[in-house]
Amino acid sequence: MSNTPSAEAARLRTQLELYNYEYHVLDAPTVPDSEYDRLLQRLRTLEAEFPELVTPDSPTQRVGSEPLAQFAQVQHEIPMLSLDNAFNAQDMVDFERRLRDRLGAHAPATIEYACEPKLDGIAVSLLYRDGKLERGATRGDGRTGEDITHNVRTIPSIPLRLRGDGYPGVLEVRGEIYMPRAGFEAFNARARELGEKPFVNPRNAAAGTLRQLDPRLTAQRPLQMCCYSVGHVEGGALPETQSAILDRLQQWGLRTNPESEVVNGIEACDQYFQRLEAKRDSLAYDIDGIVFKVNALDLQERLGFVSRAPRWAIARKFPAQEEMTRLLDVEFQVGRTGAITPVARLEPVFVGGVTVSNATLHNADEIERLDVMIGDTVVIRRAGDVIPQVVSIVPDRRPDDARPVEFPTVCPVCDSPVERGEGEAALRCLGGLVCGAQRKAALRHFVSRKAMDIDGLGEKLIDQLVDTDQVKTVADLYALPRDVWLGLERMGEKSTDKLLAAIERSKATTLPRFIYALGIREVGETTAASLALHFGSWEALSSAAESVLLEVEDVGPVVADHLRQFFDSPDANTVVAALRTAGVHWPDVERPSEDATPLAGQTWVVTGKLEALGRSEAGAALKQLGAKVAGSVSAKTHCVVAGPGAGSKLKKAQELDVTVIDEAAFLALLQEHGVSL
Ligand code: 5U1
Repeated sequence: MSNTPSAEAARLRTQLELYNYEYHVLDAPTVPDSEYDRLLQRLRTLEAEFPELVTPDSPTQRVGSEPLAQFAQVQHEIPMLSLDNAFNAQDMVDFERRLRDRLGAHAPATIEYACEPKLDGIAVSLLYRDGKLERGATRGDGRTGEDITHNVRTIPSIPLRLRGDGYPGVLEVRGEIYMPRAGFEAFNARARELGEKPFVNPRNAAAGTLRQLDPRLTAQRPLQMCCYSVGHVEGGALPETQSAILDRLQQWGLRTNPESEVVNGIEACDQYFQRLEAKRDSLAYDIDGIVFKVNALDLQERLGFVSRAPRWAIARKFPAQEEMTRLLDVEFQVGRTGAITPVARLEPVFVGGVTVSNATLHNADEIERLDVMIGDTVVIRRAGDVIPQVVSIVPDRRPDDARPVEFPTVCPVCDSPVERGEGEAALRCLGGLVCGAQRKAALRHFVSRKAMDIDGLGEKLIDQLVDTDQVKTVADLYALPRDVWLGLERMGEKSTDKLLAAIERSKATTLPRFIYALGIREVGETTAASLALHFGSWEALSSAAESVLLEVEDVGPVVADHLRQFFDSPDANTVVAALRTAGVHWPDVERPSEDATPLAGQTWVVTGKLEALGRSEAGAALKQLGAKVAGSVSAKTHCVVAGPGAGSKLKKAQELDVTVIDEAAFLALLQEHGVSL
């Protein structure tokens, strides 16, 4: 091996390109980031010492070019097309019928389709000449775009030179540049911290970033590229199907979508659509539909184009996740801990597949940030099962009679005084158990599945019990005579007996469930499980000093303070005592000995939807066995527990050959190790 500086620089570049490809294109890094950084630093040092060794495609040259004065225009050799849309299964059937009509005798018995998610990003074209990235351009109007080479060079998943060989002399690749959700959230959090204006959504963030004239700013933003087709090609041939082209692009170092699949027939397209729709929220990026392309290029050629879209492709859109509507009023809801939350009452609007007439506005800070007034036209977002959000307002649609949102000066439910604690965003009702809203919310929480799990005690019954003052605290539930239950609306003999049996059953509980059920501020399922595991008994927990509480995983000063306040409260102690007198009991939790932590030193990941356990319960059980629970999969992950709907984490685990088990196997493992749930 030659040891000249030139040979070393070449070796470093090859190594860095490989690591970059593994990390950004395959999602399967083989070395830690520190090793990449070390090699990059060595290359920088060499290039500083021997400037003649710097090449335009060196990994050191991604960042640092000077800002542009303006964007140059680029003519696309082959126009960048758009896609026809489909909005339901019938549109897809019609699409296939049109294909068959046009193909006539050339139509195969079953048409193969290449399917992949439609990313909600910015369409771009990359031009490689002799394998080197020469130009990046936006789609623009399809014929003329803007030269954004300086910016695309900073995106790590875009290779500055292609890998391997066999690529055409001129290869134009097309795809979408987007900002993954996590990067978007992190970027916005930082922008808010710095008092800068956050972006409305990841698409705007990607568009705004690509329109930066200064590539040093672009380099700081987490953009990615996913390629989906080729444009202009010279001096070389490509495979004869869309799917094989994608495989080839990936081999040449370009990122393609790992969800891409080939399916047979339009019914299978529908199944793929349903599958991805169910998975949509667990993907790392926003998608707004699925693109279906006739896989065979010879058929594509026969089908040709209509105006600006190919006949051989279609985008089936998901129901829109953002829509506009009018803010009719703002009302205030009081939660379990007294927090008063403003709720937007909206002119009903169909968004994310359902009709929405309410959306949360969080708190006064959020209202100020949005600069929202009653009467405004607002943008509502509903993604998956997440509570609808007001994303922004449309300033130029503000009516003359718009009025500001006024916060209540007393509790809207019980008229008790309210306060906004120091450093807190939420206004809080100080009524405690006097406040009907807090009582109802506390009861709903207490009976919920992950708490005392009292099946059949729903919101309507709770409302009646509180409104008639028959139940003041959660302990009263265990003392109500049968005829009170029987006297409630919609309660017959049978339903009363069933409910009383459920209440009786709930008395035999576990310490984590009991702690969680009490609804102590900031104490969720995971913290409750950690507390139970750490202290083992209610007595040890409730007598622990704040400094001892702080030793528990997940417990910081705020939570420790809430816990101590709860344990020191005479009212809270009365309720706990009444519950125990009523017969609520649990076994102490044994603190695991070394033998009882068989997963010590291992890192586990839980992904997808688990049926029997909540994800945090699963996490708590793993911790009890000594495992560390991580949020992402890497080569160091020992095992992944995957439920239905598991997406990129499962795929990554499979790529990295990490053991994957389903929920049944996980439950068996817990049982084997004597973990009680
Ligand atoms: N995933 C994907 N998005 N997308 C957008 N494929 C795809 N294909 C497109 C467009 C505009 O156009 C084809 C006609 C190449």
